[in-house]
Amino acid sequence: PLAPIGVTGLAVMGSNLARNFARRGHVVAVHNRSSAKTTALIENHGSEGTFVPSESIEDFVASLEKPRRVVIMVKAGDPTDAVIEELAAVMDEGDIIIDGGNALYTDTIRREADLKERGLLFVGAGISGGEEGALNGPSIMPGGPAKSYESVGPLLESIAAQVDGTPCCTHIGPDGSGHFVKMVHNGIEYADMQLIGEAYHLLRDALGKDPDAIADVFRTWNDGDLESYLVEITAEVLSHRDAKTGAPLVDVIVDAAEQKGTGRWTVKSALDLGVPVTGIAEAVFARALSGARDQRAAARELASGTLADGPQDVDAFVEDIRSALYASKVIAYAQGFDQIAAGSAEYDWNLHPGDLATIWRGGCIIRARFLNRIKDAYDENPELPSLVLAPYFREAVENAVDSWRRVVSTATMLGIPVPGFASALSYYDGLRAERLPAALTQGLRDFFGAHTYERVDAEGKFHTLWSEDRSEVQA
Ligand code: NBP
Repeated sequence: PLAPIGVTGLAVMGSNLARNFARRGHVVAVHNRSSAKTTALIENHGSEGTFVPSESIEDFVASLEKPRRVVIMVKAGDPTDAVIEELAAVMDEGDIIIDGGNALYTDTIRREADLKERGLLFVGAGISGGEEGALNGPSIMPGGPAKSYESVGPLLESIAAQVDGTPCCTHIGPDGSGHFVKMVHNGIEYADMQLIGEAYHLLRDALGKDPDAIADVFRTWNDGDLESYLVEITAEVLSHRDAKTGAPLVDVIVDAAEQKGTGRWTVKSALDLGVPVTGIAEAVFARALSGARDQRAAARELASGTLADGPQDVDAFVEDIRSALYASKVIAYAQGFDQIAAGSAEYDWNLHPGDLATIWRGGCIIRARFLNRIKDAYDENPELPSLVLAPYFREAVENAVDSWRRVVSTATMLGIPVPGFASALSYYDGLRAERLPAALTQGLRDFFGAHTYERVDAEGKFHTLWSEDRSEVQA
């Protein structure tokens, strides 16, 4: 039979996606540059459904019903362009190429425009959930022409995670929008993990708890507002023992975090858009600091200061840390959604933040109970100026703010780095400030560069003649 969908690129993600399609009853055409992966897929999992393997790209395309729909799951960057070229050469007008890799959204914009000229439809689909999600139901963020979604949407929705009967897949918007929101999703994932790491660090070094005890704390937290995949697996990782030494695995792992780049992309884009995503940026920088192993080795003897003043009441401080984690997480998400709004405005995408919260509830790494609240917040007010101002989140953060200050100040006194908690609190204080020192910044800019300023009591731009008689002129 001709297949309604094909997958090319059968490494871990592609083969799991292909199996997911097959298990949902779709005939799925499969192809990989080198045939070994195709053979292995059929040998190991051929019985899970109907696979149509091909060795050549021509046979692969010929095994698909029209319009042909092909998901590319290869390494992002040049390999994706190479595969697109091969497919485009043998495809016909109206056929659809879906890039499920982690493409940079500006590449997706370029590819979509190029293929459109050649009569092909291109869908840039962000797929989250790692290999487990790919197999059992990921969160899928497809961007591209609405016409292409009509054709591929039902297939993608059928393999996506489902929450309360709603698939974690929806048409995001035009061209690069799917990969853009997937990028911000990954940035939020960085921030989430950094905040969890800081909570762990405090439980360990401010309260002296061991990894097993900390795992129990996270398990308890996972029963409340913090319920999420990342908090759940934090408990799993912390309670896991190394088979070789019997020590907690977390004590055997080198404390230098790596990154594949999507967090960095998010921050670069945020800088261009002028959106303060401090939570994501601090997370990216904290990974970079952890990885500066030579510098850290050389700096280990730097003085810590002597203001150490640990918390007296352990249980109360655990609760403070929980509150600080939650409030900081609200800020990180608020900033991420600000970036999505800014990207939407910049590229004219007309994105719906509530839809994103909906499709991130399942399948993806940041899935969390919390996302229901975000969906509710945007359902109630699609024009929310900031997520922090939604009634539910406002109350949560205001209730947490004393704890948050105790955690940040205690960490500071003890010399425990909390860039995520501290910058989130500073952002909150900056956001709610009556007056910011930006007025002074403007004065300085006017002094040295005649950059002008606005007045609180008059329209227009003004300049003080600093090097003359210091009178003010309208610019
Ligand atoms: P990889 O990113 O490791 O890519 C390996 C695949 O790319 C193989 O099938 C390989 O074919 C193929 N490939 C390469 Br490399 N260069 C090629 C070329 N020039 N022409 C044709 N094929 C080429 O695989 P992955 O980890 O399964 O990830 C696939 C995509 O999904 C990536 O974009 C990744 O960023 C994204 N993603 C991954 C995850 C995850 O958790 N791993 C999650 C979400 C998204 P070969 O077998 O012949 O070498």
